[in-house]
Amino acid sequence: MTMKLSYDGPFAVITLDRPDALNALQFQMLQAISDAADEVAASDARALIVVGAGPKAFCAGADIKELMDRSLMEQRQGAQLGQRAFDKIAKLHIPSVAVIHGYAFGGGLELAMGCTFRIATERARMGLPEVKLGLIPGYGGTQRLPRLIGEARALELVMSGRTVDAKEAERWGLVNRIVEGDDPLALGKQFMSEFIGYGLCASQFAREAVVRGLETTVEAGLAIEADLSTLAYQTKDAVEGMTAFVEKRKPEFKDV
Ligand code: DAK
Repeated sequence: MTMKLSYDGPFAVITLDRPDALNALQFQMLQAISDAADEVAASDARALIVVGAGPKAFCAGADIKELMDRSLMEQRQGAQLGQRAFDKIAKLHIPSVAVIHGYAFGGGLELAMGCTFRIATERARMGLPEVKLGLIPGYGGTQRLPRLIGEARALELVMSGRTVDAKEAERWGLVNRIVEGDDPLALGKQFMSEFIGYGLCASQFAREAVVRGLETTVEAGLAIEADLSTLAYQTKDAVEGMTAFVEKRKPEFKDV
């Protein structure tokens, strides 16, 4: 298997496991990621961590050799498969992080952008080099990158195919944080531990308000916020959270 799904305490872990080819994504890996996202959605995991095997790469993109000699319809279906797989990760009810410890190019960066967060080590190098192959991104990059870093910078990266290092990626908001260490899973666990102590209701509503709000006007976004924050007040977790504060104790959230 070139992709592994495992569980480690509260964490689900997707490992791209093709280090000899820098974890380049074959179509069967995209299908496996899509299936893994379904399995994670039905699991008790509180967060998803996505890592690449081997010391060199998170993922060097779509498998270029496999992309060749395919019909127009096959290419379209391939793009839709990748988009669907990464979109499932983006829409999971739990937060996710991609730990970029080396190269993240093309489809690899698109997978990382499907995650809620990205963290990178100093050695990370990222880009959407499709233009150098006579292609354009096909797994969500043209849509997610401008939403993350703005139109001008996204166009710069997509149209030049240029590689950015970890510092520039952090400055541009492409990665949340630069982290130190050489064990991607440990780095991912450490980062995600900030997010898993809360109830899923509040955590999901908060994310939904931000993500849905970005797709619409401020006025409509404020209406979404009013509705979701009102909904959050109705949960037992909200009663527990506020009661625990008043009673000066740690809350026990139950996702209800
Ligand atoms: N595909 C296949 N094999 C790859 C690969 C890739 N993307 N990247 C690396 N490899 C393989 C190399 O061929 C090599 O294998 P062997 O020759 O040893 O058998 C092995 O991994 C190690 O790579 P290198 O020897 O090149 O390692 P270096 O350290 O020298 O260089 C590198 C690392 C990451 C700079 C270099 O490997 C590189 O430039 N890789 C390609 C990066 C890239 O261009 N990625 C693809 C971006 S395009 C679609 C539309 C668009 C797309 C997909 C679908 N549809 C409409 C369906 C676009 C997708 C993309 O991701």
